[in-house]
Amino acid sequence: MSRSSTFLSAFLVAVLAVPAVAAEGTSSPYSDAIGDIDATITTGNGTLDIVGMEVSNTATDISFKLTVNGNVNAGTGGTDWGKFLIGIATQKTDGTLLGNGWGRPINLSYDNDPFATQIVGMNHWIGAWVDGSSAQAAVGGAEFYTYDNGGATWVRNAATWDVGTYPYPYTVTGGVQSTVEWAFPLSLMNLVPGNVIYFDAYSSGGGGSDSAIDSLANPNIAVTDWSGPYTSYATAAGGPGLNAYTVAVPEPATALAGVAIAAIAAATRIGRRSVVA
Ligand SMILES: [Ca+2]
Ligand SMILES: [Ca+2]
Repeated sequence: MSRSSTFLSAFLVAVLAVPAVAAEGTSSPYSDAIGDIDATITTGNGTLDIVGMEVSNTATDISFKLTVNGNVNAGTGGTDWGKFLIGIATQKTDGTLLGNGWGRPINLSYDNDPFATQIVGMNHWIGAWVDGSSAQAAVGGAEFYTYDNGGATWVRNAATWDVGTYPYPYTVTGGVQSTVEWAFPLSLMNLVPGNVIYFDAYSSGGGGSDSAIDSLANPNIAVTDWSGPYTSYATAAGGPGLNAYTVAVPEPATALAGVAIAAIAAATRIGRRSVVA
């Protein structure tokens, strides 16, 4: 074998050793494989197939924007029975390693210290649908839950069908690929810039016992039947995947204003010179 062909072989081995898609991520945007739903489970015309998610924050709010590979707008021939879910471990309070706000067979395991007596699991849950409408959503609806570790129960903090509790934006946009967007105050989860949250997003079906048919953090098939179960867990700990997001420090508004004022002043000086000339 020549030197060049040896090099080529080594190159190909190196390339082929890299997974085609590494869904687990630590910064936005987070991408998922397309087509990673078991062949025995319907994809809901692609609507259950997660494409990716963008997470961002301002000084006061955190936003999640999920993209799925199908049209969720039944009015334009789409499929709207899918459910879209987010499990979060903020590390602020002890969550649970088993279950979620909707009682689905979906778990999120984040243990921040394997030698600690306390185990930190999922402590927030967002459940959403894209059919019908709600008092606070033109399309679909959403609910936000917090785990009460003292009572070992999930508490629903807010729901789009309850005007009194849900003033937060929830937007469903159908298309060849559709987006589902949520935004919540950082204070709802006691988050401040610099905090790290662990999370995963899921698609699921209309049945109350339906599992995570697709997981954002896992580029492989999540479950082989509707009932699962499924557990999000970091690949470093031997799991199928778990994402992390660090709450960003927003650009100071005063600094941006200063830059704008300086730019205007510079432009004004240039203008004066041109007039004098
Ligand atoms: Ca997918
Ligand atoms: Ca996936």
